[in-house]
Amino acid sequence: GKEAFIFDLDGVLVDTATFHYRAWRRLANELGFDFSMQQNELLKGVSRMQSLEQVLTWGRMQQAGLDKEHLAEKKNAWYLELVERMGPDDVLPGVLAFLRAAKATGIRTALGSASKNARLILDRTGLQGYFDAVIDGNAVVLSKPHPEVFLRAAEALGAAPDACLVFEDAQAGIDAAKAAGMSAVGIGSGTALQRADLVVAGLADLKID
Ligand code: B16
Ligand code: MG
Repeated sequence: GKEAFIFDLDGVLVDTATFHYRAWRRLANELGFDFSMQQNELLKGVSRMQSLEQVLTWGRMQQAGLDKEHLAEKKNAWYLELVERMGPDDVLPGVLAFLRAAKATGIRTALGSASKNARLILDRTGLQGYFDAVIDGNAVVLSKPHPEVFLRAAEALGAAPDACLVFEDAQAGIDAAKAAGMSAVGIGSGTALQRADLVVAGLADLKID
């Protein structure tokens, strides 16, 4: 059995993926181009600066001499406007019951997110008390699909990688879990998540055993 569960934040516990999409699109539109929801899949689980590089590539603006730090800050400010309106109702269906059941079974839990805003989102939604460890975008250097974030989470929980189960909505996150030697549950649609050990639509569809 698994001793530890590691949860991605965005797309697994809360639906901030749509906020990221809206904010990146707003930036792209301001720069004079657009990108699709399908392209947006590639931004999931990827760090802010790497997401910016991807967006600029779509707009063929890599060589435009833009102030990237400034653009990333702008996108983040728009994103935070949406996050500020979040509350406990924005926790995805089945999440609280699942986290409580995990605790009741003695399973240790960690957050393993690429986001630098993870703690703010946990606070706003009332999820902060449910995790024994929080490893976020401020604590890691290498972005998913690199396994750093999940290996750090396992270490913080005192669990071996093969005793950890990761819950992820992004292909980059599933790849990171596999690279860490962990099992992975994909959250979303099966066709979009390759190499996951199991794929479900959401945590509401899962029971601990
Ligand atoms: P921030 P996760 C990731 O969160 C998002 O999926 C990804 O779209 C975002 O670019 C990344 O966090 C960085 O977020 O700009 O808030 O630091 O899915 O790893 O929880
Ligand atoms: Mg995610």
